[in-house]
Amino acid sequence: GLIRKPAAFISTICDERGQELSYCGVPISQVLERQLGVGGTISLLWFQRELPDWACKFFELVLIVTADHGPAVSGAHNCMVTARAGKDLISSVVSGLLTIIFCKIVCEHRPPMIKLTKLLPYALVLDDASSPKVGGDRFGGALDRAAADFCAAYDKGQHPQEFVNEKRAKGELIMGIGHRVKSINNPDSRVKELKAYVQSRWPTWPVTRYALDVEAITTRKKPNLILNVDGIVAAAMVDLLRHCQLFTQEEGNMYIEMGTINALFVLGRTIGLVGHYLDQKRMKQPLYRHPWDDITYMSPLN
Ligand code: Q5B
Repeated sequence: GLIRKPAAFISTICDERGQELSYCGVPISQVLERQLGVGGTISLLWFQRELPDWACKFFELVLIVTADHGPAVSGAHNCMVTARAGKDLISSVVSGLLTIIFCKIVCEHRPPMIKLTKLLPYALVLDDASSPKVGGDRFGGALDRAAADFCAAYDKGQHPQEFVNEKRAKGELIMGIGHRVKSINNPDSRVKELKAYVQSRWPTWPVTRYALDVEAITTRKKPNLILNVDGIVAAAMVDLLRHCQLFTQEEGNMYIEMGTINALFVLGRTIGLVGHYLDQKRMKQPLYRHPWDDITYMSPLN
């Protein structure tokens, strides 16, 4: 008889073969007619189900508030430098995106540091290979780890103070906590908006509550150790996955492990990176070269 050749790929989210394209079984005309929007499209293509309106609107809110945070941010900066080197849109945007994800790889494969403090007193900042300051994803990209850490600590009933103490004892930074320029004295309006949305729309938000309790402790140490935009999105997403009643706990954990929460930041920030690329091209900005007077040149050999 006939032997059916096994398919090389299985795909469960999108079908373009019929008369009408469908996202996870929902024809595109219905996606439009029912005004599911970008949030509803994410819900179908990422989670294979129609999530409630409050969840879809949250995705859209995250995309709006993470779209950009100015030209000084490292991802935008790299994108602009690349655009000014004459590169195309994809190369420039990707160079910005890689800033989000690259940090971890750099830290994990960190080469041994040369003791530069012996040479110059102001090189102290480089002399901290074992310092807690250097581990982890410092720009964006902290969402998945923040989600996993907050939810593990909450699940084992760890008091927020114990969580902070444990991180400090291990020499680890708390992902989702801290900001270079935002602080309790200069609050991050993005976090404020997201927090208000979660508090008014979520059926319950225990992990977000937990993250806020952690913030109350860390800001007593330093005013900039706030729950940052990564942290609030991460905690809110854990509560969303756990309490929208459409995922088992195992499925929710799987989505966190797969990188879905970071994906929201990556998608949002891509909007801004495209903007920075277009901005530099529109103004025909020349090749960027960093000024010598802003670089400390030093060699360990002389
Ligand atoms: N300390 C964000 O640090 C930053 C601590 C901490 C415990 C912490 C840092 C951090 C975790 C990673 C994270 C997402 C690098 C940030 C983002 C998107 C963005 C970006 C934008 C956008 C800031 C001074 C003292 C030291 C440290 C202690 C610092 N963080 N302790 N847990 N998390 N956070 N990333 O100001 O005793 O003096 O030695 O890595 O969540 O990326 O807008 O720019 O939209 O684009 O450089 O918003 O917090 O402070 O490293 O000099 O530390 O605070 O141990 O203590 P800073 P440092 P000590 S949102």
